Amino acid sequence: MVDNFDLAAIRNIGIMAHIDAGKTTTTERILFYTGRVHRIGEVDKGTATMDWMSQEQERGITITSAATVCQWRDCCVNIIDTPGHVDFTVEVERSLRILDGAIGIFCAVAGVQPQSEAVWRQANRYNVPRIAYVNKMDRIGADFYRVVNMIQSNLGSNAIAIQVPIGVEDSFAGVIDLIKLKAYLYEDDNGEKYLERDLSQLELNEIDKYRNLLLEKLSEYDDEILERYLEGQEISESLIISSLRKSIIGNQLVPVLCGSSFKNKGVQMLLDAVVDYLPSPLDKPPVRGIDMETGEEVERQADVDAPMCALAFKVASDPYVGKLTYFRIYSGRIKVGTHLFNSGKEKKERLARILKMHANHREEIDEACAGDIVAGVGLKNTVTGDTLCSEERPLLLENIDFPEPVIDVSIEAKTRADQEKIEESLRRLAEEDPTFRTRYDIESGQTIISGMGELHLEIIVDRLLKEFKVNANVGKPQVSYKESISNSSRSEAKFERQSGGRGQFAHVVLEIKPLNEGQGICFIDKSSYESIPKIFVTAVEIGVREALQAGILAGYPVDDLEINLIGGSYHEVDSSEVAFKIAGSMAVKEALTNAGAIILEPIMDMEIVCPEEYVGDVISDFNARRGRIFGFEETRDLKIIKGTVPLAETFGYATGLRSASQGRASFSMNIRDYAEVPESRAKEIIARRYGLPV
Ligand SMILES: Nc1nc2c(ncn2[C@@H]2O[C@H](COP(=O)(O)OP(=O)(O)OP(=O)(O)O)[C@@H](O)[C@H]2O)c(=O)[nH]1
Ligand SMILES: [Mg+2]
Repeated sequence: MVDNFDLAAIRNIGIMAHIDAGKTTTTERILFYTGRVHRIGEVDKGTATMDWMSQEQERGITITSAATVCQWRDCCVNIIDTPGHVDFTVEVERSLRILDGAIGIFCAVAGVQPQSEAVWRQANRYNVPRIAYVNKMDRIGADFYRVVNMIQSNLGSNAIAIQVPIGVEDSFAGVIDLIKLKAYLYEDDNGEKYLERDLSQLELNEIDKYRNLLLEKLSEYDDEILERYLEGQEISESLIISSLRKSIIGNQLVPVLCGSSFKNKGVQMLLDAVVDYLPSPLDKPPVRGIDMETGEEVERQADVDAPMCALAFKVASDPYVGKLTYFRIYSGRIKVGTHLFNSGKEKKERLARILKMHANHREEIDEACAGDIVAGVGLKNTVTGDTLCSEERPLLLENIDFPEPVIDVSIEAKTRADQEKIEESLRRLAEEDPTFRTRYDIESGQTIISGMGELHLEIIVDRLLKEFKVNANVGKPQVSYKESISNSSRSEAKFERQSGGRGQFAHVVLEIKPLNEGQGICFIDKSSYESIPKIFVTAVEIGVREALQAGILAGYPVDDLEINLIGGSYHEVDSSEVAFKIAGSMAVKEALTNAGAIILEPIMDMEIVCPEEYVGDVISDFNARRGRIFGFEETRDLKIIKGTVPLAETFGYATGLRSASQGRASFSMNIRDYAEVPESRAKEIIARRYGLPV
């Protein structure tokens, strides 16, 4: 194994793409060629090492990101294979947050698909240097050059081919390396043997254009190459590689490679590119955090001798070792049996074991250091997004942002014992998944679970029934609506009780006003100390926020409004925090009734890919679902319809679209924003909520 302390020899990379682009298939080949496994795992046969969950194997898709580590040339490569389905986008988000580089995979036929755009934007946000890999070159309709153009135009990336394919579709046989000027031809089915040969004159002529494009692009960032290129001098392989490495790590260029992972072609060159062009921890800017002692922003270099700091990015429960906390170490080192400090929670955590993960297999190690991605056992209080550091030099790294869930499913226990089991199981599932929430609805006596989409909740319910063996009735998916207000209003509430001894008194005056979508709840205290002492102001805020958890129309959480506490009064003896909490809650409920309460629904951006002959039917169905179309695009014989549609109208759409197009149309969607539901719908939602006839 590579010396763990040689940071320059570490690559921490993620694999990201639209669903089905071939991320797991590619990762499986990487495991095989690096000698990590001795037989190639196949997604389609349910034998992929990385897709180890039974729900993944049954469906042939990735649900949870899996980490593994392998060795290529002199480098230790930590890889995270992420899911492409939009319901699991949090898995991509948290991986990109802690990775140093990524491979973006594209289907050679479909090119840049909606979810590849989404993950590309996520990677832009985290400034993650990338390699693009055009997979499925063996498929009918594969077109490498078209995909390179799409990466440039649709993703706005400075993409440049560093390979070109030899043959295409059935005759795809290997690649020409535009830097080495060599051809690589695959000779056996497993792709273990390939022939390296010089290019013929004909091939040299054919690729001249692409080699020049590459050199011209590099000349924009490298004066030495510019000079040599203009003067027609030879440009060495090592100069091109080092220059490319600089531009890629600086996020100026994205190199594009190609292959067919399924047919075992091109993956070794992709691994070479990972080593040659993606950053080591030393190439990354130092991580930033808040020094807990001074409150100032500080930097930590990737240095094994610096004070330790790490970010927990994933929590998973393992049947054999219990709770596993995955974290990325940015500086310093850790040893088994020592304590780590959770700076956000100000708690010491004992690190009972350190594991290197290979999908669901684990290798026990004694220590780990800056640049490593490991899982710890024994950390009781740490959740996703927490910072772990040395207690002497506490630091708080930026947390990870997660989207709000948009879909609810009700769960009703069959017996009282089941109810307890459900609560415990859901608590564990929620601990693993920051986009999954649960609440108990007093009115219906049901537990409501909320998630990112139908598939997300289907998987959770499946795990609940199979893994946690819970007996429960499961409802149909419903939209997680939100409530808000359309006008400003003012209200006054007095809470007074006189019962023999000490009484209760609190008096609160509030104003509320609508905020823009996404701005959340903002509580501002504009009262004077003479009217309400600060300790009671906090109680008012707690009461207000609690009341806003269930809106006055249909009991959905209220969002996007500003609450101004403008006055009130208190009594020296009779006032208490409880009284002010109640008065705050009463006042805000009163204000909501006067402020034109509304129900908001999630609106999705949708992209439907559809053969020409079904376009008419698909559009009329889309319109009937309150969809709005705002654009069409065309690729070969396929039309792409782009528009928006309320989430409530998309349930069962996958099945509907499949049967309407004989399985040939597909769609993908992403949450766009929230909008007010039409009045007639609002009435239905309210009626359903109170069990009235719709
Ligand atoms: N023809 C062809 N099929 C491929 C290739 N790579 C992957 N596939 C197939 O594409 C399908 C999806 O492959 P996966 O590797 O599961 O894709 P993924 O990107 O991991 O998908 P998710 O994790 O669900 O987002 C499987 O049926 C693969 O066999 C390829 O190079 N050529
Ligand atoms: Mg996968």
